[in-house]
Order: sequence, then C-alpha cells, then structure tokens
Amino acid sequence: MELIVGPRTRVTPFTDRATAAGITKAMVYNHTVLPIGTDDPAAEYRALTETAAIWDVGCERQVQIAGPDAHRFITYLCARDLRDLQVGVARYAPMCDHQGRLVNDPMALRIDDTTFWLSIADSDVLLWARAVAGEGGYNVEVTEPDVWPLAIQGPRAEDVVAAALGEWVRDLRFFRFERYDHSLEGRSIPMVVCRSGWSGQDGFELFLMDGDMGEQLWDLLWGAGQPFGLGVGAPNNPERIESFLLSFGGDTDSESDPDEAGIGRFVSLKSDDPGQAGHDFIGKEALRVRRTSGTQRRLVGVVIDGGPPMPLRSPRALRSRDGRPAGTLRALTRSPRFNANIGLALLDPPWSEPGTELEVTLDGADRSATTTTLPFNLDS
Ligand code: THG
Repeated sequence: MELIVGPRTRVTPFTDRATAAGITKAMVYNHTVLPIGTDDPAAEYRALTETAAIWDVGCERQVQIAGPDAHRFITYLCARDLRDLQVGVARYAPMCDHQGRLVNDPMALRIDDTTFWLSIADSDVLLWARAVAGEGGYNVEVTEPDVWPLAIQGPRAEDVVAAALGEWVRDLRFFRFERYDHSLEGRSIPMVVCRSGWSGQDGFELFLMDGDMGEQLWDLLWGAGQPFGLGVGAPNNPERIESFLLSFGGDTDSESDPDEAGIGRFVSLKSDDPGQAGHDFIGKEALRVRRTSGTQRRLVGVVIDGGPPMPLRSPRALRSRDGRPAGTLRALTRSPRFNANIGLALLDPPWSEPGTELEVTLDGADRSATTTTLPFNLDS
C-alpha cells in the first residue's frame, strides 16, 4: 500500500531536496510530510554524533499569536512561565488542557513585542489556540505563517551554519535567535536562526520565512556543509531516546500530564497569591491536585535483553515477573552509544521504580526489561 500525499497532507519546501539526498522513509506529522530516514541508519547516526546532519523538519508548524494581548494570551496557554520572555529568546513551554493533560510541548519564540510563535509538536494547536482566544475574548490573531524549520545538528553544525550564513552565528547561545536575511543572487532568503533542535547534540534551526526559497536554502547549507561531513538525516530516534527528548504523542497518550511525561521541570506551579508571583495558566489547579495525589504513571527508561529488536509499530504491554500488567513500552531502539536495547515506558506505580525487573514480548519472544531513570546513564 502506498501512502498518497494530497492537499490535506502538505509537503515542505525541502521535501524534494531531502528525497534527492537519500531519504526513503517518511511519516505524517502535523498533517505534513516528515522524513524519518535513509536506507543507512548507521551513517545517519554517525553524521549526527560525529559531524553534522541536515533535517527537513518543516512539519514543526508555527502557530503565530499576534496582537495587543499576545503576551498575556501565551502566558495563559503555556504551563511554563513566559512573562519574562524577551525578544530573541525561545523557551520549551508545555501546554495543558483544563484537566492538566498535555495538549502539546512547543518551543515558544518571541519574535517582536507583540508577536510570538509556538513551534509545535504533533497536535492541532491552531484549533486549540483559536478556541481559547475566542472564548476568553483576547485581542489576538492566531494564524499559520509561511515558516518552515530546517535543522542542522551535530558537533560540526556551528561550522556548517557559519560557513553558510556567516561567523556571527557562533555567538548565538542555546535557545537564542536572530532574524536574518541572506542575500543570494539578487534575492533574499528571510529566516530566523535559532540555536536549538531535537537532539542532544549542538545545533541550529533555520526557520525559513518564505516557502519559495526552500531549495535555495537547502543547497546553500548542503554546499557549505560538505567540507565538514554534512550528511542527510532526520529526527533521530536512537539519539533522542539516548538523550531523552520527549516525543509528544509517541511517548505519551491522550491522558498524559507533564509530570508523568518527564517534563514536569518545565511547568511553573508557583501560587498566584500576592507575594508568590506565579502565573495563571490552563490546567494549573488540576496539575496541583495531580502532584499531591501521587499515584500517577511515570515515563521511565527500560533496558531490554537480547539482540537488536525490530522497530516498534505500536505500544506493547510490559508485565511484572509474576504476569501482572505494569504499563506499556512506547519507544524502542538499539542504542549505538550504550550498545544495548533501550526504550521508554509508561508504567504504573510501583513498577516505575528504577531497577524493577519486567517482561515484554517482542518479535514473538519474551525478553526481560529493567527500568532506569531518565536520561539514560549507562556509560560504565
Ligand atoms: N524544534 C522546533 N519545534 C519543535 C521541536 C523542535 N516542535 C516540536 C518538538 N520539537 C518540541 N519538543 C521539544 C522537546 C525538547 C526540546 C525542544 C523541543 C529541547 N529541550 C531541552 C532539554 O530538554 O534539555 C532544553 C529546553 C529548555 O531549556 O527550555 O531542546 O525540536 N522548532
């Protein structure tokens, strides 16, 4: 069966270049094509961890919030306190519903005084934001701008982006960005250049602000990157599991909250009583109650015996040694760094305690699985 891409499933300005560079596998993410790999995963991992990799992440759509109430509005939408967010700064900012369940885990960027982007994971934040804005009477416009992220990740990413865009990029700190227009053959490539990306490596994301210039931007980076060993890649499952960056909707389900998803440290639950100076946001009360009830599931690491497993197509049940249901395995990979099978599992208490011995059936055979804290720390 072939998956057909039509008007409801967008391609990105980089899709054709990524395909020409060797991408053979893709998924749909935010109603957009997301390349996920070539036929040589070992080379992709090497490029990301030893030189540099270029990824088409145009599927990380922006939801733009603009207008007089924009800052007040995103402060209410996001569980992380964004009241002091300055122009040129990005922040990882989980969003919850009124029951404290995760809605998305975007990066929030302040583009100017009254314009913000939510660079979103895979859920329909445009609908959510428009509904909350309308119901709350906020004076904001919520739109999808013509913006398409392209990621350069890896230890040589700085050299690649400096060679393509200029030495100034070396001064950008983590989660800081600059608006930049690159002149090329009498035309201009408008973008936001941010030091960020979904890997544990150094890297940049170039938020292209004109979808017609995608191939020019790709070619510029590709040419500049060859002396540094730039290779084509995609969001890298082994490396992101090793480094533990959350995959919203993959590692989590529709009931997950930030604490169980392992991103509770990005939620500001300070009281909004006078003197405490916390911010009010959707789901705050519910998250407080969940934090004190103390019986929730946890996303934890698991290390699984045996040889490299087949990719996980859907979540798998984990059992205690005496056969009781313990939770589900939601992500699985062979880790080159740890030379082991590692995964992420949503487990009920008490199975989520580190060092718990569990069982899982993979590729028709039972294997043992041992829980561990995140991020993985298996270097011995
Ligand atoms: N880039 C852009 N948009 C995105 C992603 C991205 N949207 C969806 C998805 N990825 C959002 N998820 C994450 C998860 C983690 C991080 C970034 C995006 C991340 N976290 C660091 C950490 O956990 O240590 C730092 C967070 C912080 O200090 O604020 O980088 O990748 N454009």
